[in-house]
Amino acid sequence: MKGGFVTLEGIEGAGKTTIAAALMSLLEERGHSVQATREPGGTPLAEQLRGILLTRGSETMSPVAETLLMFAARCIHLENRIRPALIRGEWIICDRFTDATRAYQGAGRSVDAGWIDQLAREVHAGLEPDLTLLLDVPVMIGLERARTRRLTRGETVVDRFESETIEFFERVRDAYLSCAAAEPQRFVVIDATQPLEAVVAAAQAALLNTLTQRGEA
Ligand code: Z5A
Repeated sequence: MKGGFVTLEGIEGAGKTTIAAALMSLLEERGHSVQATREPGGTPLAEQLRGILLTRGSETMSPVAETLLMFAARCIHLENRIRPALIRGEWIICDRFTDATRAYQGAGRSVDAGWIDQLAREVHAGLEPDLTLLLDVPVMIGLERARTRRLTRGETVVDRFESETIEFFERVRDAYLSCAAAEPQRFVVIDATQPLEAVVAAAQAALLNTLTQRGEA
């Protein structure tokens, strides 16, 4: 595929949404077509699954059901949006992808890691991100940022993930760092406790490095 695929990962409040906009600007300035998207979601049908996944309802959702729905949304997103865009030569900046399933469902909810990798092979064989930026923050900082943002926006409803324990998010953060250590050629870990301008600069430098390696800077 001709296009480029960049994913952003990290716990809640790490700054992924903010950094996605900065990466989009850098690519557009260099004449690339680029789309920002997110998971779960990114297409009308996958956004419906996002609603199911995030809404706290009266029925229980087992970790296995949650994992299958994450991959169902991903499959729809890939078929309808990501793969067609990459084939056209566009860039995709995606807020979360399969590493989030490894971290949240795998480490957070103790879903079997081998089964997650098997689903990943089924759903996106031959397609891995060209670059994954892990915005790393201590859990308390990420959660406090997310809480402040919710208060600023006047949001009162907490979703199924936001209501998780500190220990859950500690497992998620540790799993992300392990994923990054296992694939240093794909991941760049950024200290997201830095002032926003420094995080933006580090993220743009990592993307420029990928563009340079591809001869597209
Ligand atoms: N999930 C899953 O379990 N499995 C999967 O496979 C996938 C997802 C794909 C999606 O929620 C949930 O789905 C997610 C995991 C699960 N749940 N959690 N937790 P979401 O998309 O609604 O939420 P999120 O992905 O966690 O995003 P977020 O809360 O919006 O965080 P963010 O995008 O990383 O942060 P932000 O909005 O850019 O920044 C948060 C605030 O901090 C904002 O006010 C910023 O101005 C501020 N900020 C950002 N950076 C800085 C710095 N450097 N300094 C100071 N302030 C900053």
